[in-house]
Amino acid sequence: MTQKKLLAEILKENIVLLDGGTGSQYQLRGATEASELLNFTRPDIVKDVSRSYISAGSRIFTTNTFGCNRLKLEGSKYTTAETVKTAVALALEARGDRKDVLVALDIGPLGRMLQPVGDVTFEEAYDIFSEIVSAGAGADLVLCETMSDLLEIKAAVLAVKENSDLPVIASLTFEPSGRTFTGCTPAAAAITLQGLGVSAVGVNCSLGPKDLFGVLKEMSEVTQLPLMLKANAGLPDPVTNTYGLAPAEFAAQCRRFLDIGVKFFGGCCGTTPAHIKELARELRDAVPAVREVQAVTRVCSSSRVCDITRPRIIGERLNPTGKKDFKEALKAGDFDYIAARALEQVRAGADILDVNVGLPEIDERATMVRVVKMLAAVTDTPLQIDSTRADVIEAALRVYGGKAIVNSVNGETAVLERILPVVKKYGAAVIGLTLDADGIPPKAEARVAIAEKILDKCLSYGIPRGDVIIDCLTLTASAQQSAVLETLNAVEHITKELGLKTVLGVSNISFGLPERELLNSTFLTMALDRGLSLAIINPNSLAMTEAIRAHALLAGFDVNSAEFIAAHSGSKTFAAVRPNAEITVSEAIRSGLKTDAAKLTEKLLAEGMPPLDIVDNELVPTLDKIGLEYEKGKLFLPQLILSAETAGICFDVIKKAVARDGKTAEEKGTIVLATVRGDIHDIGKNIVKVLLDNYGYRVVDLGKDVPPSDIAAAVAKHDSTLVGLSALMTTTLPAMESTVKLLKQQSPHCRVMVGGAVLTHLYADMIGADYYGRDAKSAVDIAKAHFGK
Ligand code: THG
Repeated sequence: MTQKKLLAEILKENIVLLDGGTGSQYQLRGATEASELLNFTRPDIVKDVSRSYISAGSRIFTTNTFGCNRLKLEGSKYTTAETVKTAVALALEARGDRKDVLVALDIGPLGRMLQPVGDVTFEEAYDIFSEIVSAGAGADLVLCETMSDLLEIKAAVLAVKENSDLPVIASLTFEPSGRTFTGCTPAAAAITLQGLGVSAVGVNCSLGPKDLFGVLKEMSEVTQLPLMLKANAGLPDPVTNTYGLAPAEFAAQCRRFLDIGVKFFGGCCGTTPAHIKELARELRDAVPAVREVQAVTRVCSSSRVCDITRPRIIGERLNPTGKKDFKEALKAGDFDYIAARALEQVRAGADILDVNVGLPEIDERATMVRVVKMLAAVTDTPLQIDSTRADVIEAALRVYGGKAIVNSVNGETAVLERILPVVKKYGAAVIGLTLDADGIPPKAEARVAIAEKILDKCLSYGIPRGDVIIDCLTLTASAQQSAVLETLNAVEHITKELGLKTVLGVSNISFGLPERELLNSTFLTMALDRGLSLAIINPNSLAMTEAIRAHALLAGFDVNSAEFIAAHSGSKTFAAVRPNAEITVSEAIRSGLKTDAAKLTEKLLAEGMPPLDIVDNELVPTLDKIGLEYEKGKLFLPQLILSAETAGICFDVIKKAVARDGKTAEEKGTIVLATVRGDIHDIGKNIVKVLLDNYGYRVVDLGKDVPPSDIAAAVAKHDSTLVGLSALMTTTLPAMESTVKLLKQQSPHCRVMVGGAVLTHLYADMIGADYYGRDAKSAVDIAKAHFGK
């Protein structure tokens, strides 16, 4: 049997076991080097660990390539390709004649963050993953795991799809909050990855099995894909850094996941062949529940899902048509203007934002990519990509960490054949217009016929029915009065008979007539009554959003009228959108509007506000408030960083102004930062640097893998009284301890804060550190307390 057929066979089985942790297994067998190096230095150990998992019952086991990528192997003796090829060869040898076992090429995270949090671009990430995939020939499938950024795993999945024909299992790692480190929700991950054509989704690492139930349950409610659980053996013991969950207890906790239809089971940190053996025993003859996932149309950003189970608002204002200011902003590359128009609409109630940047004078594709990236950073509202060009649509869908809608394709065969493959490849939803080469049919029946043609074409490309949205097209009442009812008849027919979602751009109805808002909102209400699912409107128009809100109450979507009452009791400010000129510095920082924030700071300075007052009364309190919301899990790392960067720009403006006056800007204090020797993981440290920088501290960043003596020397040179040390791996904690010791000897006045994924407060105390930084925000709190400002 070919391996491909075998995989299909294995997928038909009820339960499929993967392997467990490998790092500690290597160490147990005497390994002292980084895992990736063992492929060359101790192939015997690598194979032995694989075999021990195969004997324990793993039907799929991973190659020893988790950390194999160009970024992590920088400075190593071996290239990524060499390492991956060697590891795959070892896995094939370890499998031997156990032909019922599959080899999964293991792809872990890059170890550096993608933009906007970090500096790695999407295409760089894609290239790095592609290199791994190309070298991984011989494996039977790919496991992308431990990712926390949906865009990063998307880059990895696309790299697999475009450089091999291997199936992919995509797995993310979640925080106790139930979201990933970057704020991605389980549902958004499952929806987006399903669209990208993965074979299974799931969760690995993170926590023990029982704490991951909510994560997989949320995934199970939005996808029919097989699910995977590869949990840690509980939480690490803070003192010994070992994982406590014994095999039997681990397996018992995994059993509950059968109820939500989980099929793939394995283990991550702290699990051993004994855990897999126990899983095999516990799950022998088990049958996962058959899930009934409702066929709901859903789109999402990486952190917010919009399910189209009731009428939703698509904001139409990101569009140069008929708008001089928007055109100017596009031409000038004024992305803050565009961000402000986006946020205005979100505040006013937009559920989805249509994005159109088509102007003959500009590079539409490059602009679209920049705008999509910018929007994804400033808002969690899902996007709708509006362009007629397939290359523009593809470029936008590629860099979007979510599931977008493509607006729009018409019923012409050539157009469908150009755009639909792109829609399918990236798993987007699509709006089909009921028009073709002969124009818009006057009668509803003919429009329905075009809708059917579009649906058939979509289905033939593998686009699911639920992702096909039909626009029955609003004609102008002044010119074609009878067409109004034809449009509405078509909406009703397509909703009821074809069971498809429908959309209308509403405002065209009133063209050339007085009292346009009245006509628009009345037409909207009529369409909603016929079953309209999505309305493309100007959400800043109160008449329109109120029509939707009132309809939601009367049609029973707004249960107990709660939303209506909340919106209409007290003030009406919920919809009163102030023009952007009036926003405050604080609001600009919160929304990440960098140019606005800088301009507003300059304005305050020009009005005579003392620079320090701006810092103390505007910048710092705003950052503190945002920090607090971050701690409460109300907003997430990318937003925190964006706001911090925006505040940093305000600090710069102030520093420059002060310098102009002949004074020197106040330095709040100098902090030396380093990732300790032996540790090349510096994500955490880099995030801390961004925040400290932008809170106005001077940061001396020594980088990663820094020897204790270099850190001590830098502290002495810069006369710094605060040092931040970071370490991600358990194996480098001793280096942290010796660094603290040396610092205490050489610079007794210096205080040391430590942080990193495996560190705990207790351990920080044990090694003699002065402060423990739980996360980047707490590093700022420590700096404030330490410097007293
Ligand atoms: N269906 C689908 N997509 C669409 C439409 C549709 N996209 C474009 C349009 N129709 C909906 N979007 C807009 C965007 C901008 C404006 C109106 C609709 C707009 N109007 C100007 C204003 O309000 O100031 C006036 C312009 C004018 O009247 O010339 O800016 O039907 N799928």
